[in-house]
Amino acid sequence: MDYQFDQSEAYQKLTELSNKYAKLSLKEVFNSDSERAKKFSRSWKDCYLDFSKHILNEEILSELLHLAEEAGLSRGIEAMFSGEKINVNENRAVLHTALRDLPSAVRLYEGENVMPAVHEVLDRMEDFTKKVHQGVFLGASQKKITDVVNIGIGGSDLGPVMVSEALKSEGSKLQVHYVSNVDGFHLEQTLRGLNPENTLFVIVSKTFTTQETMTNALAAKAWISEHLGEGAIAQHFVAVSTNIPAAKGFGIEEAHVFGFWDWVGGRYSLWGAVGLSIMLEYGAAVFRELLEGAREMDEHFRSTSFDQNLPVLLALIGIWNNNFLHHPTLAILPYAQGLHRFPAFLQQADMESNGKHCNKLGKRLSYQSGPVIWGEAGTNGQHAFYQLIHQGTQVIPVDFIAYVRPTSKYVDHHQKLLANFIAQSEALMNGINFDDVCIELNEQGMPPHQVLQLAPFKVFDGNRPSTSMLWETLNPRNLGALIAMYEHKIFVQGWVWDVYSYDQWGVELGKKLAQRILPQIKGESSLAHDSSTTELIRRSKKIKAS
Ligand code: G6Q
Repeated sequence: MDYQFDQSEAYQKLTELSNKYAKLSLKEVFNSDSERAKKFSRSWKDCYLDFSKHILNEEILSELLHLAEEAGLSRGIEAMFSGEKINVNENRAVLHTALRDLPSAVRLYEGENVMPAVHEVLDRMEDFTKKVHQGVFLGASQKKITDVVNIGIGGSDLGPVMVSEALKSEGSKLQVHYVSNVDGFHLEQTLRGLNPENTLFVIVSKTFTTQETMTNALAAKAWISEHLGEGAIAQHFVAVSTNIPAAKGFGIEEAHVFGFWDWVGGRYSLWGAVGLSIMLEYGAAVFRELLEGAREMDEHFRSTSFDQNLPVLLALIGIWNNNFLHHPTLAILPYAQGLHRFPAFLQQADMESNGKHCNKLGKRLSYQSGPVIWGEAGTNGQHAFYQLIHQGTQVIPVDFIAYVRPTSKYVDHHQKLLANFIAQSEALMNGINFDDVCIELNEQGMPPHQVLQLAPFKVFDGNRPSTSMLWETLNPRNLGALIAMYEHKIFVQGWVWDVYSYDQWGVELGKKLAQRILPQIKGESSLAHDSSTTELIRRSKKIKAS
């Protein structure tokens, strides 16, 4: 492959442009061009995407689009959708988009259409969900299932829990709880107050070997055995896994194992069997709407020219901010309480995908790849870390996300929420200069010497970039589209940075390291370590049950 991000023509040109426009004032460009918001915004179905408050102009945008061309992005998109093994290091395809495709679609993997198998699993999930809701599937003592405990971690937790929180206004059909941490406190707190007779555990693990998940699953199994007897296991456990023998070995009936495939990465897996707990909570119709929204976004991404393509534009703006303006983080700030886990979900999706240090040839990168992703629901963040976004020494690009319609009956609340959403991006852009601060303080009657003392602290530089995304309503379809939009944004960035976005060696390392230390904490082995590690192990040996 000839393309190298930092050797490309567009890279050189964008570097020049970043110098040329280093002083571009957003306030001034808005003043001089009344059409700016129109030029730098796009609408797609229920989504209005406004990126006019970035340090951008037509010249820069056109060069970013040129970068996408030079990187061969169209070829990349087709490679992903057509099931090429673009996850080269693991010799796998990246086909999570097939999980949300129509039954009539043909999506090939190693020459075989995967769609019948995808829909067979979805139909089985739906059938099982109905049985649980209708009380046809009962606990071992013939009691109705009222509570579901999803046990999984990472990709087998963050997506479903985020969706579960986001769709609360749809009304839950069951209480669904999520346990992920190997800190026993998480499981213990969750089980407290649950009745084993009415509780179903969904063990979600692609490999069915992950230490945290298996530890929690075994403890849950002991809890059921203790209260209902060993014979009750099959009626209280189902599994989601690609490792069917291991799930069966655990005691789960094959009919209650919902499979997926190695061409679905953990962090991209909520669309299939990993979403079983979502389906159990909200029903199959809601789940299928979620898939439909994502499918529509897939279609948009695959078929729309780059200058109108939402995920591509988001990705290119991110590259501009990261690699040319040198802002290495991105804050995700949803003005929707339902999306309060969305920043955490994106942290994994983005940082696990593009937190890489080699290009596809294994050569160390001489440029930044994935940014640090962080955030919190607005307005909570406003009363906390926004101080740094407004006045800190680092510039933090922001994605603001909001919905026109409220998800509660409180319209007045919603107007205030939206007012905050809009006010923040305006304030970040405009700032307040020294003279204006002085005028304001003078008007308040402050003595002149005090005005001069206080004024520097009240200056806001402004010119801080943000994207505002305003959707019609937070419903399953729009949520599916939002998630898919970010998934594709991540793909585009990985492609342009020329990194492999679908492996995760950092996560694999974590899985191995603890296995090595554990026997030492238990006193079953001793290995040589540095003095710091040795002392931490020595002190940890004192564990006593609380
Ligand atoms: C996701 C990662 C990782 C994974 C968890 C759980 O892309 O690979 O977060 O999902 O480590 O793995 P299992 O599903 O195999 O338990």
